[in-house]
Amino acid sequence: MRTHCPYCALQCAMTLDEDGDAYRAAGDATFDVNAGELCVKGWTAAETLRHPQRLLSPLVREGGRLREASWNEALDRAAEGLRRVRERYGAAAVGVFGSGALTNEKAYALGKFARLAVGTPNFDYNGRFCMSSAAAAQVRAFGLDRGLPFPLEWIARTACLLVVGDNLFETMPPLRRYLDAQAQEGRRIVVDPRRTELARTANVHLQPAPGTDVAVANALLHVLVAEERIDRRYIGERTRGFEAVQRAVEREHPERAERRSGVPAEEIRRAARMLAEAPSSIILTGRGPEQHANGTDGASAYINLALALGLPGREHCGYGTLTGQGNGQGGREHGQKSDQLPGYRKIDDAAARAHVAQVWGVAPESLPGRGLTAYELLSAVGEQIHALVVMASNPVVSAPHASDIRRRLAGVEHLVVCDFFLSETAELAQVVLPSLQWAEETGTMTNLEGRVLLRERCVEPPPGPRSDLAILRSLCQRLGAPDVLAGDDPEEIFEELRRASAGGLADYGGITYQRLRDGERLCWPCPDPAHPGTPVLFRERFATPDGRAGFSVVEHRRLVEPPNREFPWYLTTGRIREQYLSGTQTRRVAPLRRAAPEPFVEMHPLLAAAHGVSDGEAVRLVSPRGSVVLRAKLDEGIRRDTLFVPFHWGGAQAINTLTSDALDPVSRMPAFKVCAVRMERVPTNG
Ligand SMILES: Nc1nc2c(c(=O)[nH]1)N[C@H]1C(S)=C(S)[C@@H](COP(=O)(O)OP(=O)(O)OC[C@H]3O[C@@H](n4cnc5c(=O)[nH]c(N)nc54)[C@H](O)[C@@H]3O)O[C@H]1N2
Ligand SMILES: Nc1nc2c(c(=O)[nH]1)N[C@H]1C(S)=C(S)[C@@H](COP(=O)(O)OP(=O)(O)OC[C@H]3O[C@@H](n4cnc5c(=O)[nH]c(N)nc54)[C@H](O)[C@@H]3O)O[C@H]1N2
Ligand code: SF4
Ligand SMILES: [Mo]
Repeated sequence: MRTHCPYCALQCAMTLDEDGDAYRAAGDATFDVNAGELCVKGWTAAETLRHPQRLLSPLVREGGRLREASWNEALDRAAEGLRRVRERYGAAAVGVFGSGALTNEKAYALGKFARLAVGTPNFDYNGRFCMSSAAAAQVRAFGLDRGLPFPLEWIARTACLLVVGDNLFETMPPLRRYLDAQAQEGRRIVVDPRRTELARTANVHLQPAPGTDVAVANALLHVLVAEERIDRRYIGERTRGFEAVQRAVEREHPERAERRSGVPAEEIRRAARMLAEAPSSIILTGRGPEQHANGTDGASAYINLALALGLPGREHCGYGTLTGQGNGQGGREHGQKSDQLPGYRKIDDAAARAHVAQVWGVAPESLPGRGLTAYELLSAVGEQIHALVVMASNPVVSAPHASDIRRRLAGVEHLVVCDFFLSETAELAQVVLPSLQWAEETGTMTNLEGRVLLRERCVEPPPGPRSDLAILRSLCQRLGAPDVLAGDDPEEIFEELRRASAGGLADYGGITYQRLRDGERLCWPCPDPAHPGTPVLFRERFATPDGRAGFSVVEHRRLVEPPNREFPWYLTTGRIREQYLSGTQTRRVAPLRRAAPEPFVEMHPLLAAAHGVSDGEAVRLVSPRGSVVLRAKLDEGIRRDTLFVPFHWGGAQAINTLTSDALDPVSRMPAFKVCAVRMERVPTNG
């Protein structure tokens, strides 16, 4: 039985074999992306399928507690609450929150549910918390956002790899084989405040203070321009706006960047020369430079560098971002953003609205306009938003300033959550609807290369849970809109998605289940059934009106919350190998829980010593928004002024209690990667 992993955007292929009462996963060697490899999360993923804590029955709230209910009762209650709120406050008072974990079919269906059956503009998803800054920067520069505009193999073939704020040996371990191949002759530069395992393999490791990526990137460009090591011909033929950027980086000499970021000027020069001398280079960003109040600029600064070197569209070269969630890529192509419609169409573009309205059989005027983005939506709960439907996300753990979000969701008039475990968010719901899991249902996922994969049902589900598509269909019926989802067959929904996306930027028009079953390797755009798909973008032109890529002037900005006397240290947050996102799934998997039972705060031994803290001791971290007690983990690879905490735990261990809700003005991405904190010793009682 063959399937793909339920977790990240690498979408490694795996086989599942029945093993007594459980299933056992193994890597599928026939799939080129992972070639038989899996990470520890993949190896253990099957444990969630028959997990004792799996939700098998719907739950409804009664007398302050959740109790089991029949599907009819739960669906009636769910729809009744939505109707009540809609009648009392209007449809815009209902929010719908989706996810990059959802298949393309579900993402598409959830959008129809929100926009047609509920009629709300306030539909967004957790991908806004993920790669939306890089997406915004790519759209700004290239007119199109596909995480990698080239195949993964190019990473193995490039001469110089620059990785900015991505811990890929921990977050996408099977990528290692591409990097091992690259390393045989290639060069590697890593930009990360921590000396990650990847950074240890680099020729140059730049360690900026969190939130100073723009300063470093601009200084790299400064050196390239000053030493005339840029590709003037490419710049002239394929780009626009370079002159303004050239003027802007004239003052951005490495010494200035050193003062702002702490990265030695000489190291910046070395990195710039290494890039310039390489016959081919790839620049990749991860969440490090992106999850900031200036995260779009962080990604743009590195895109500027790529353009000045003439990389995008050239063989074994380019700029890319490593998209995170299983369907983080596809999830954003089918209209899960409050400003987008299927096929990556813009919701305020009249032609786009007309096309989608025609496929949906409604008048264009009946489609809602642009709504609130993810954090705005969650933080409007209790004010503008009085009912919320959450499908496949756990924002009580994963949203910034999470204690405020928890308070809001706990008090909201009506909360409906679809999940297969009782997540911290589901615990607060009025109605919990239990969903099927990945291997139990069919659907397509689009990986970080923009490649569409068919994940077919290969395991019999337990009695009780229903597919998200069936749940949405039942809700449409109960909201008096049975035609919105005529069926819940994934292939039929995909057929409609093909038509809705046709002619858009993310054109799936030529992709069919049959072609995928036949083993074709299809990356969008793929406009017709004879089209081979597009693994490499931008060879001849960019997706902009004039076909040229645009430089953007971006300038270093003071942090929204710089360290000060009361909160003197930078806090940054991220991931560890054994846990996934809000941890709902991986915290329940025994080997992962054993290997990574609790969060920690990583700090430099000198910083620890200055506080009288030793390894393993409990410390309290305090930000302007709250405090959390964690165990210290000493590591001399991290900057002396920076603390790192993984965010995979809820309750008293949730680091998002501390994070800041400052948002990027373009992408509306929260600043997960930096806020100011202080550290206090926790006195032990003997
Ligand atoms: N094990 C595991 N794997 C995962 C996930 C998971 O939860 N667990 N999640 C998946 C998802 S959804 C995503 S989005 C990806 C994310 O994958 P990554 O981007 O690799 O993950 P992070 O740990 O968030 O951040 C990466 C690095 O950014 C660095 N960093 C922090 N602040 C800054 C900064 O200001 N500038 C720079 N340059 N670097 C900084 C951190 O030290 C960290 O090493 O991983 C995917 N894979
Ligand atoms: N401090 C800090 N916070 C962060 C980040 C960070 O680096 N630092 N990273 C951010 C990033 S990049 C991301 S992607 C977000 C993600 O954060 P979340 O949106 O909370 O993501 P998950 O933890 O994957 O939540 C998915 C939930 O849906 C369930 N689920 C999974 N698949 C399905 C499905 O098909 N159907 C249904 N109905 N349920 C399903 C799971 O059991 C789980 O409870 O977190 C963000 N938050
Ligand atoms: S790298 Fe990602 S897709 Fe591959 S096994 Fe690990 S979590 Fe699953
Ligand atoms: Mo993500």
